[in-house]
Amino acid sequence: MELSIIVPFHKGKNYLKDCLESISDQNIQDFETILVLDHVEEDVEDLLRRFEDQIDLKVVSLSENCGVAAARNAGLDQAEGKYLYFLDSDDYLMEETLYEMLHCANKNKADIVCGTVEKTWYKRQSFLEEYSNQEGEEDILKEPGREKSKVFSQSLLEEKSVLGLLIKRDLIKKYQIRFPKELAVYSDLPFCATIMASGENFVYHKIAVYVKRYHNDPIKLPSLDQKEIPDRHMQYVRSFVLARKAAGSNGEIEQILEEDFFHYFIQLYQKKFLPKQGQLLPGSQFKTVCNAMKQCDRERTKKYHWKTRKLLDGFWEEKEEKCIFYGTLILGLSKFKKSKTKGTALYRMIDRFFFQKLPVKNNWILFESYLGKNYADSCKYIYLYLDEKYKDQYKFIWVLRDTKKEIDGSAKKVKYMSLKHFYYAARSKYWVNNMRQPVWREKRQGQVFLETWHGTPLKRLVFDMEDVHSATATYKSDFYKQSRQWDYLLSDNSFSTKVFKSAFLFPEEKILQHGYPRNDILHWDNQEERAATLKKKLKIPTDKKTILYAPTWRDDEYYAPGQYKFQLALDIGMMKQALEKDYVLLLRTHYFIADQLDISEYEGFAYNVSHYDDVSEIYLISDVCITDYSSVFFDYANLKRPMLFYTYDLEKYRDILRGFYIDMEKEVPGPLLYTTKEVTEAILHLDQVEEVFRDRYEEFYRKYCCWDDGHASERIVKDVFRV
Ligand code: C2G
Repeated sequence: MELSIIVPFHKGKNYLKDCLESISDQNIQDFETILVLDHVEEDVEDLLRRFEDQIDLKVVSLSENCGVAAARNAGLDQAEGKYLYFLDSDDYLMEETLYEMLHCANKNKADIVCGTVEKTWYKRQSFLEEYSNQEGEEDILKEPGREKSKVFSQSLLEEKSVLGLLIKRDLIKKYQIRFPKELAVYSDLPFCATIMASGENFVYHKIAVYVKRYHNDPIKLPSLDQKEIPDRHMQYVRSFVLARKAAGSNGEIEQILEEDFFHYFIQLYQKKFLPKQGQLLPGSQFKTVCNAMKQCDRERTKKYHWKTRKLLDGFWEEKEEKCIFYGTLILGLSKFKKSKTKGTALYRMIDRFFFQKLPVKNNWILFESYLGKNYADSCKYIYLYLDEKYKDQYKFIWVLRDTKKEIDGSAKKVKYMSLKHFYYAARSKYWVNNMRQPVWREKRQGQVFLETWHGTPLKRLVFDMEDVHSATATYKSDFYKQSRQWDYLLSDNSFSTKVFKSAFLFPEEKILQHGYPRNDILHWDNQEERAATLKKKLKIPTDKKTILYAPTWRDDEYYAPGQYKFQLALDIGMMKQALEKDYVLLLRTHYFIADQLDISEYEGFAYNVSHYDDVSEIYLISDVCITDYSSVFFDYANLKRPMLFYTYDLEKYRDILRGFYIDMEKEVPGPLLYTTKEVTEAILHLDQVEEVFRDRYEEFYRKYCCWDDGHASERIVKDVFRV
């Protein structure tokens, strides 16, 4: 047997599936896979059965949760291969990884071959697609090299991990090497230090890729790095002491380990601001770190900047306050340096040390919608209600990117992310927001957050998503942190309530089930008057009917977080030709879209209404609405006007990018259309469309719109502001 792969598994069946598939797709066969089930509570039998005939699988079951070190040891006890390879059950391999590793090992008579570790947030299928499109082939095809120091630094410093290494089993047998099972984390370090010190022949082989998958859900499925481990730092110290001992007289390994040790604690003390008299490590723990530090060669600290050296001196002198002082100084200076270019960092400091100390004003309410981009959505209608009824009792503040923007009522306008914004955010008792607040913003005691959210969900959200394809990979953990600060969350229907409970892990008792304030306007009886005023304002002809096209954004098409691309997939020329006699077309891009529409050639037929803040008002002037996967359709249905769904990329959007909560093909109140021709035809025969979808529309309305009656703002204001 050429090779044994050892795969410890505790939790995460979907991850394991990808891992086993990648093993079964290897282009060599002479190897065994030892899967160690470390007290597994999920039912994985069906999954394992699927692979029974495809791979040589040995399953070892541990009845107690022993941890990764013990599980790997159990695998080592069973291994029969000439070489060993560790693969974690949440990671996977490329098709040629094992062939490359083995071929290289045999050719070079290597004790250890070290491959590349690629990191990704994505499951295998998405990763492979992305990887195959990558450039830089020449570099990747680099010949294997006897680069001992590269192997040392990758396994002991960069990765601190055994992953990506092919190890000769004789080495393990000869020295009886095992993972220290008393360590829940960092058990790889002593293991790696031991094999590095014992081996002689090291080869670095870049083309053999191990794919390490980050966990995007640190709440429901945290990786070891993300888990809360109370004595994590002490475990690192123990791991370091063991590794250093294992290094013996090998100076190169010793140096790497000691520098890593310095780095670990330098980082720890400059990660966040601590109170002046505070403590980061309880007394005995700090002493343990000092003792380990004193075993290191102090000469090595000379290469650091003086402030960092002073921080490290704190350990030699056993003075934690010194570590804290210099850690804070380094952090503060680096933030200040950044603030010269970013501004907000400086404001954050002023906020932290000054504004946050001023008392909270009980009658101040801060409104923000779409990150300050629009004066719109439910925040606007809650504000209008409050301004009409309780103007004398409250001070209203609107956060806007453009403070020249005209808004109704008595509110004070402040610029988004200006010093004033920080000031009012720190002092206002109430925040009314339709999106998430910045992840770094802490809610003060006594403040109340009303999260209105911005739509009934069709697309899967947060914890109901498997992979996250949008620009921010830390979406799930950020979301969790942010949503824990919300005191109220609005829901437009019982379906949304159910989704918010699972997708946001949000408690039902904090969900206000009153309908959406933004839809109040769709039930007021002055609609015609409002529509006429708006048409006049936007210079839209009144003698023709209007078609609104309001698509959503695509998660994978972006320039940067919050700045998405948009390519118009409707052939406006074709629509113009067929429809201009009776219709005009209103185009509205999503608020995330950074691209500007150029529709100058279709003047008189197509109008860009993307810059008008409030889409609810635009619904009033639209006789028919074309959308796609946008929550627009849940709101527009309040008007009971015809709707068409231009779902030209349905499969990709539904199956790869997001996944849906409802079956569009069965539930939405209009036809799914795939070409401009189909869209045009449907508009020419709207009567027929309405006829076909009449019952479905009724059912849809009952399910999603029945709480909206024109009085949602009133009910919410009563609950939140208790007036
Ligand atoms: N919107 C708009 N114009 C568009 C698309 C959307 O004004 N072309 C507004 C609508 O009010 C819509 C809201 O932005 O309800 C949210 O947009 P979605 O397309 O639904 O997408 P997203 O911002 O991802 O929110 O639970 C809801 C989801 O989170 C969706």
